[in-house]
Amino acid sequence: MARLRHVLLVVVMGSLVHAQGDETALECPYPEGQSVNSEGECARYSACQWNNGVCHMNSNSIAGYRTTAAPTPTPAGFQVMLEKVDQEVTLFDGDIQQLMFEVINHEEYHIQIKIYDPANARYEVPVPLNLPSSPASTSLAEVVVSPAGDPFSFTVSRVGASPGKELFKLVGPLTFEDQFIQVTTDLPSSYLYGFGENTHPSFRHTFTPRQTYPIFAKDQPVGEGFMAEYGHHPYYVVVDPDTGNTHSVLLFNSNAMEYSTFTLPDGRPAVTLRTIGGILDFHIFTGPTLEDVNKQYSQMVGLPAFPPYWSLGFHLSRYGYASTNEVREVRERMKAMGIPQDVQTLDIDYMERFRDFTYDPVPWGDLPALTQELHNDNLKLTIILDPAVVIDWDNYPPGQRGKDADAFIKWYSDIYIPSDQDPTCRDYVIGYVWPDTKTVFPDFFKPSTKAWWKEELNIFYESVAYDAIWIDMNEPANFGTNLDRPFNWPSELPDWSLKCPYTHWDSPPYPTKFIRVGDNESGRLSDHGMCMTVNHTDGVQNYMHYDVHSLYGWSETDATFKALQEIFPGKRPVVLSRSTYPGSGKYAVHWLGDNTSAWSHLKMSVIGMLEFNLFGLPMVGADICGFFGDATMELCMRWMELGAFYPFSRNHNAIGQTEQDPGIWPEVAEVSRFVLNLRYQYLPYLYTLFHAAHMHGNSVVRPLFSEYPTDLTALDIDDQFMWGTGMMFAPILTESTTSRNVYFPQGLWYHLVPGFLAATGPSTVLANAPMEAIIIYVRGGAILPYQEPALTTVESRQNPFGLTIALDESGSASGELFWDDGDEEHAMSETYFVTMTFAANTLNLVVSNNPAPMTGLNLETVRFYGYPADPALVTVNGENLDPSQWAYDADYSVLSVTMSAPLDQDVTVMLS
Ligand SMILES: *[C@@H]1O[C@H](CO)[C@@H](O)[C@H](O)[C@H]1NC(C)=O
Ligand SMILES: *[C@@H]1O[C@H](CO)[C@@H](O)[C@H](O)[C@H]1NC(C)=O
Ligand SMILES: CC(=O)N[C@H]1CO[C@H](CO)[C@@H](O)[C@@H]1O
Repeated sequence: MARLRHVLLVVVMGSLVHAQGDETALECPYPEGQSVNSEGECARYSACQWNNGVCHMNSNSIAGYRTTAAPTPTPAGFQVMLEKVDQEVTLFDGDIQQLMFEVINHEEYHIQIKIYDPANARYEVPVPLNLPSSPASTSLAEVVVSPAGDPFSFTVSRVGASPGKELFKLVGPLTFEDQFIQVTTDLPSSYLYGFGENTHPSFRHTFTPRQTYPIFAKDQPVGEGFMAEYGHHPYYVVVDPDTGNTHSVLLFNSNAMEYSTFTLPDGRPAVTLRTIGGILDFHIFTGPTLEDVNKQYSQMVGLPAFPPYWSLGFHLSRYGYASTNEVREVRERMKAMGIPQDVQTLDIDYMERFRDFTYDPVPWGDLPALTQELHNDNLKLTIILDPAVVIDWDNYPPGQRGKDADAFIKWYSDIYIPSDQDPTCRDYVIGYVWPDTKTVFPDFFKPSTKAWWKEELNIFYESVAYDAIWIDMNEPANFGTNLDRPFNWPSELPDWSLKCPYTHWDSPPYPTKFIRVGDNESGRLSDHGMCMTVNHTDGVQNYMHYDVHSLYGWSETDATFKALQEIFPGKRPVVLSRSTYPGSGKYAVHWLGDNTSAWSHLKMSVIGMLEFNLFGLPMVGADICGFFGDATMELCMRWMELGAFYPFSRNHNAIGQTEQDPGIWPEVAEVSRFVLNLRYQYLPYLYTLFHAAHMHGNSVVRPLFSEYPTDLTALDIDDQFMWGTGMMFAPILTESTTSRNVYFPQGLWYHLVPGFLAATGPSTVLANAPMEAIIIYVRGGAILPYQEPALTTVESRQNPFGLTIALDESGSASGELFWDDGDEEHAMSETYFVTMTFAANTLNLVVSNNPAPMTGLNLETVRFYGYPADPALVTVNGENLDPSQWAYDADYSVLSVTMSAPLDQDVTVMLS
């Protein structure tokens, strides 16, 4: 298409002046960390300069690129050729001398900026994105590049809007070397969120002192500091508090990377992004609201999977169940205490010698019977699988079949095969994980591997009728890589471990901060994992582990989800994955990994949950009561109170820790019964939020500022959160605490229970939080659908519905309810949708789509919060109610009405 688009021609030839001194703020990256900062060290890098006692990047006109010509229009944007200013100036060598800078205008709200080597194709992330087939004709952002001959610089700005309109602006030189790429942008505000998966102490990032975090998938043990964890999400969100305008940026790259937040000399906040491979591929979304950004991003990486209704129930799990009988005991305890539960989860205990697709014949010999008992109780069973496959081929048919399918990861070249390679293992990489023999690792990119994995899932399903699969250890984790021996290596055997070669991939010139934080036993990129010098293939193209390491979990999730779609035809699969990448939300449920029973980890779980809702993985939660460590009764009580409102609500414990299932302490049992009943009651509301997430990419759990982006107090709050726009939670996150300050943004806020007005925002109120309760509020203006709770969702889904209607200042409220059969694929299911509005004393429910899924279910209670007076008359669908059918509590201003109105048709309730 030759037609040029207006906005993209705004390639203004103005000069892009940088504030004086910006460059002196750009850190020169030392592989060994800033502790070695010295004039002598600095002199090793011609791209760096020693000045005033610090080593910083040389100026753009020395260390960067220049534009070689004016931009050339393309059908979807424009291109500009760049060349290195000085071919010799370098950081780690391998400078790409000529680069293509390309702008692609996909949607009005979505601009892609690619910087790549036009002469030699480099690795690009193979995860599919949903990009429109034809570009947008208008754009809300414009890209301006420095004039021909000038040092290369560019800015991306919002069209029209001002101030704070610059979304991305290159500061200082761009570095683009074979194994080191660095770019710095200043930010329109310091309200920066996102990036992961990391251990973040706050949701909002800080800039002083400088903070650097690595991103690279890792089986990270609990520790201190700025650690990389299981997933890889180079994605951030910025809110401009002056206008409320929000934008987000994805750096679509999967190599080991790090990001650094700091301030420029004049105080502007900035971010440096560094990656050690691939290309620079930015996707910028203009919002302008946080929910817009969430939707825009999710639509590109893939809309979140729609969780079946049962998976929104409570999950109980632990590592360390000794037998089926122990699971039965715990289950009996849950029943005796009347605690709702929908899912029982089994960790690796059930396996025979920790081998996938087996169960231990002795303590777990009647696992099929246990499964049946759970199903009889309307519970579901989730089982864990690890990627590592034992090499005991003759005694392990699933492994032999995998070998027949040539399903495993291989060394890059025969020269890297260790001399002691087991001859039956071909050129496979061999490691050691939980099982008691060495293992190989499936290459989930490969079609024959996917087919084999599906077949094994199928065969195992014939003996154990599981309902969901939990894929753990998929960073992938390997024990003792590069060390003398794995921690669990049999003591009678001579030392052995997977040792990675010293290639330029396994020992890159800039290994990132990854090797300098957390449990970095071997100080190498392959720490706790796989070597970089190994190959994956999708059957057409080879990929090096160096490039696709962080996609391992994504590829396993894709393979597992699609396999389950075939095993459960027409149903929505549930796959719980530890490692994730942008796009994993299409398939995955995520838990925040191996935390510990500490108050600090209770607090951090709110941050992780908010972040994964930005990443397009709204079905998320942390291990309730903590994985490692022994939970105290008080911690577990508070954690059950919060965890009952994680989208993914699971109590999970490690082996050797004291029991922490909610039935074990009578006090915790009582609290758990109460909070889980509340959760189950409001599941129709949560389910409706998940439907919107699946259809449009909305988040489910939101920060307070989602609706109040110019509220500076709300922008800093990460110890409260929302479900959608209607419910706000203020958990207790510290020990021996029975009250807390709660921040209420603008509007009216009611106590969910029992319904009186709690506060008029904006205001901060000291709220009472007795041990046995989490404080939950409803926002004035919200209508929350609910259903009477029950011990499982199978039962609760049959119960009568109700509405909690919280009135705003004008006496109005609105909401919606989605309903379907609960577990069929969305496209196949008949779906029901009702919009609900209350205004001028009239409640209208208008049914759209298909009423069938609601047939037989009635609306039986409606509670109005903030209703000013006892009405004289209440009519439902034109019929007067008997006065005994409503009650007005004048102290609380709560009106409760009972009725029996079929929900498969429109309903009108009038108060007068
Ligand atoms: C690994 O990938 C490289 C690069 O594509 C290729 O040259 C090599 O033959 C591959 N090795 C194996 C064992 O497939
Ligand atoms: C590993 O990380 C710790 C901080 O957790 C650091 O003190 C140590 O120097 C690091 N080790 C290496 C090899 O970089
Ligand atoms: C390694 C580590 O600290 N992991 C996690 C444990 O706790 C929280 C949530 O409870 C996670 O978000 C942490 O990152």
